[in-house]
Amino acid sequence: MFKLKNINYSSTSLEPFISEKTINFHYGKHHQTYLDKLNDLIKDNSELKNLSLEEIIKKTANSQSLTAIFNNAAQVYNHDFFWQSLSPDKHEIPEELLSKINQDFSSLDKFKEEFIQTAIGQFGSGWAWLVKDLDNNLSIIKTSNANNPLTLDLTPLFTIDVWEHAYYLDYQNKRPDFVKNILDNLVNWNFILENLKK
Ligand code: MN3
Repeated sequence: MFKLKNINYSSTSLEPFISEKTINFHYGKHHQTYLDKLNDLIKDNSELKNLSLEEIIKKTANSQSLTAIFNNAAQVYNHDFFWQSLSPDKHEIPEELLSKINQDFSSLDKFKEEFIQTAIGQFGSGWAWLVKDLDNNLSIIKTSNANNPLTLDLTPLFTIDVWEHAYYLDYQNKRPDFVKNILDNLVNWNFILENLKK
């Protein structure tokens, strides 16, 4: 049985960029529901129920009969990753990460610009990701619905949820404003650096 991972900050601490109401719905209802469904779907599956979330995602990714398990497992993983990607403590980007971003995107502003364009370019529900490939190169990708970089041989470093439920209460249809506000105010740069070093 998987348990909902705690968020490391209070439900009001991302305001005014992400409201307490959004956190309560997004974490307390949407994320919780994916977790409850996953637990229910694997409870009688002796092969899957003792695996880690990452193992379940990789094992079910290309199986047509296990799509519901994949979708719910990946959504649990993606949401865990999203909450960790955010931080209310507006901290400076570590020098080591900044130089890597400058190297691969030419500047922090260009990185943000490309991330926003990628997030806007995801038609319908999905996710925008900063990822690292096997040669240690950074890139920005989008994935639809529950899909994520784990099944693409890419290491996720940072993500923003661009399903409408992530921003509709606070921004209505203005997805670009939601993404820009996160990039300018709520990025957990230390989390990105930790993932980069893995
Ligand atoms: Mn979501």
